[in-house]
Amino acid sequence: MDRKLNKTKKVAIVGTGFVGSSYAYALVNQGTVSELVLIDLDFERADGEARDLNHGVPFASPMKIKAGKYEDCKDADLVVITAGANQKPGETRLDLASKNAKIMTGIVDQIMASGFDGILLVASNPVDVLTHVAFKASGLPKERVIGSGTILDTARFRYLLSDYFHVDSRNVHAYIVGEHGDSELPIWSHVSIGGLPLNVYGKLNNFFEDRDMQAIFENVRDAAYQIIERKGATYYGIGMGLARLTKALLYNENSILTVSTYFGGEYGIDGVYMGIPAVVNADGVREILRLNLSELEQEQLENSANILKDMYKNLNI
Ligand code: 6V0
Repeated sequence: MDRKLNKTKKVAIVGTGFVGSSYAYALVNQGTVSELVLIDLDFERADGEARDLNHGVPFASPMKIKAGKYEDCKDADLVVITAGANQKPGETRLDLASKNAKIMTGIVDQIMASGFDGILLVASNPVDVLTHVAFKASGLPKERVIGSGTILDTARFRYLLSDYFHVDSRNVHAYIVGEHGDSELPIWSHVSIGGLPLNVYGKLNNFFEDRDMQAIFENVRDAAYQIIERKGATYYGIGMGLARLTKALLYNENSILTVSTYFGGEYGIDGVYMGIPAVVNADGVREILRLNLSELEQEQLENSANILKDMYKNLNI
């Protein structure tokens, strides 16, 4: 079957908590899909979300929304996993990763048992490691198992740069790559505004300070902590990021987005899932973009890869 010719656009979401339901809400508003199935360990919760969202359909465009079971993944074009346990007091990041890896394996086994043969997209944290777990558990080709990676971090970076320079964020090209987490890095060497390199644009506008740029990156890296401190969780940004990615996948857009994908030698890195700009279309990840990194960026990317490899290796599953 050629996925590009599918008449319906069916998405199943596993995990209808804050992230899953915000993503569903974005999909409904944007009219991206024709069928949406919500799956959760807590069926009542998924059913409540489906009922609530259905009442918004008359304000959007026709689509079918229901709470469902794993069997419903069989003919889905895309299954998005946003299920996961949250960190408990005293629990390390690795404990949480191991716990979520077990949950992920259980979920992916059930998705695959339905006969699913589409694209799997993971947003649960730690997203890079869990996407790797999902890839192994699914047996799907690497191109079709994708993580949300640094899509949100990249959006935060573009937003903060656009705010600083007073330019529409859609005219800012900038990437955050590596782990979705503490070891992520900005690719300063490829930031451009309206096609002008950052230092050229900044100098022309005479209000550009290196230390401000560093502060912008720190705000990107620490954004989740800052939001969680204030409202307990982050979900609108990632919900919209997942909706953007869904559109690129289902409509065969060949868009360049910073997803978590499998490195097979690109940038001299092998055997790890990590965020990097990649061309995505109806077949999943078509190719990883090969940026000409500075020496420091290359070093930081390798460092991030090593951290993720260690975490994956030390998972207790
Ligand atoms: P939440 O609101 O607690 O929702 C989690 C949902 O998952 C709940 O409805 C649970 O019932 C459900 N669930 C748990 N276990 C299972 C299971 N085995 N099968 C099916 N459903 C299950 O969490 P929230 O929605 O806030 O976060 C979900 C995940 O997204 C977490 O891992 C977050 O860390 C992660 N995020 C990822 C981001 C990214 O950029 N990739 C950004 C924000 C959050």
